[in-house]
Amino acid sequence: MSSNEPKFGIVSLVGRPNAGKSTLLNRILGQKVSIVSEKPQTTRNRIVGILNDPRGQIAFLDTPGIHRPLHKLNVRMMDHVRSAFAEADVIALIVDASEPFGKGDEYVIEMLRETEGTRFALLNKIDRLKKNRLLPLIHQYNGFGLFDEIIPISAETGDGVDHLTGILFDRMPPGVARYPNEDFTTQPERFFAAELIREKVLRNTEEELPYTTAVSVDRFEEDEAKKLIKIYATIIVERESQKPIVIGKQGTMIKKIGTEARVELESVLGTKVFLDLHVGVHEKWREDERFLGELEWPLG
Ligand SMILES: Nc1nc2c(ncn2[C@@H]2O[C@H](COP(=O)(O)OP(=O)(O)OP(=O)(O)O)[C@@H](O)[C@H]2O)c(=O)[nH]1
Ligand SMILES: [Mg+2]
Repeated sequence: MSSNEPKFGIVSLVGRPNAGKSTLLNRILGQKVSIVSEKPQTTRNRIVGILNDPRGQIAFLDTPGIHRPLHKLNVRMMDHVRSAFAEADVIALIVDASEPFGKGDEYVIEMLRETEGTRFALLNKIDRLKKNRLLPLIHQYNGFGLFDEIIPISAETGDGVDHLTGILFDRMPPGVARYPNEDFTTQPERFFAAELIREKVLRNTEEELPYTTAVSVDRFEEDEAKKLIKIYATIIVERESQKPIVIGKQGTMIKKIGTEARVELESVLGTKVFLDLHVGVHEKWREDERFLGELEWPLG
């Protein structure tokens, strides 16, 4: 029997790149707080999503996909994952159940063995899965002896997600809400604007560009009546030769990226948005600690 005492707890969403962590967070909240793309390593920071509910409050930590880091950027990404492990009441491993189990999954399982506390395995993308594939997979994850719950879900269709939040609330300790009830993220609008622009770059470009692009918001100005937000941002690439790809023929690509980002920002922020985009080159930015820190500063 569950008591009526309000709950507060932290759930860390972890797993391999592209497993659907950010999609799941947005689905649980019914609101977009974390960017999503079909390219791996989309999320680079820790994004806090807050679920407010009569049962209490859960802070979800969306994290970068677990991989072996090759650049300082990626080392920082893995630091975010480790800090999310340490804070969690429940560590929720999101697995792409439509992909065969491989070396990357083994690496994640070994990492999870080093953690303590309650762990869930969420077998995601079951909308893509043949029915007869699910049972063997549940059996396999059971065999690791790590998981308190193994739950099939589809973050895309929402299948199993209400069931999941119910089980999560059951596992949360009693406690008072840490964040104001009307908040759904701790992320400043300025940071989210940079992320949305990056999402549109990821979705519109191919090959190495998604990995080598960063976005910095240089100015973020709201008029007094809060009717218009002016955003001046730079899309940063690693090499001069990458600039024309982002700009496109006669500026068509950057225009497309800008329009898509602006339309979505206007709907999320509920205001008109003026968006001014530039492209800049910063060689080896992925190794530049100071620059990496500057990209994260709005997160505090
Ligand atoms: N069919 C299907 N696709 C999904 C599902 N969940 C996520 N996806 C897709 O999987 C891709 C990756 O989703 P993300 O949410 O960005 O994955 P992530 O785990 O946050 O990835 P990183 O941030 O790179 O670690 C996107 O193209 C999603 O639309 C699902 O349940 N079913
Ligand atoms: Mg993500």
